Amino acid sequence: MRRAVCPGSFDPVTNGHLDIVGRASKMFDEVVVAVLINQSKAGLFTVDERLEMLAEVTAPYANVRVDAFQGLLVDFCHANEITAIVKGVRVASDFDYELQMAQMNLGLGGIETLFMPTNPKFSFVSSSLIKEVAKWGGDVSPHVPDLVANRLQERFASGRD
Ligand code: COD
Repeated sequence: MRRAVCPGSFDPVTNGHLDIVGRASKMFDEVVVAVLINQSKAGLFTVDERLEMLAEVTAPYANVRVDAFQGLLVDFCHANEITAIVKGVRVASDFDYELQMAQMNLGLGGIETLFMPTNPKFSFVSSSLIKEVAKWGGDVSPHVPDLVANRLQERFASGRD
């Protein structure tokens, strides 16, 4: 079975992430969307909340499942018999950092990374920008699934600080 991982923080999942996951699902038998559990960085959403949103928005893809991981991505790949990491690249500056990670992951664990050019519709979309816009009441609905737009609105409704 050809199994790939789309790793990330997904705090929260955006249409840019989903586009990459959907395209990867056509190339592999199974795609695991893996949320990093980062003890040193509290997110806006808990890992459980991110997993719940991801499970709902990836439900249309029969061969996609969601999971969380801690530690090295290559260890998660080995434990789950994953042979490829799929990453979206938005701009040239993404590529510099992604290339370093890809080379490290290949050296560490023999895991290949495939880079997918972002759909231009989503090239300026990032979870951090989405959070900033939503925090101040801006409309993020073109850039995230409806479920996520609603969760962001609820999260920030209690007071904008
Ligand atoms: N369009 C297309 N793709 C996008 C978009 C967009 N608009 N936004 C994000 N993406 C893709 C990118 O490929 C990105 O890498 C991925 O989605 C995840 O994005 P984020 O922002 O949710 O997640 P990051 O960048 O915080 O995730 C970083 C990882 C968790 C992948 C990384 O830190 C990691 O692998 N950590 C595990 C520890 C480890 O193994 N470290 C050594 C690495 S060499």
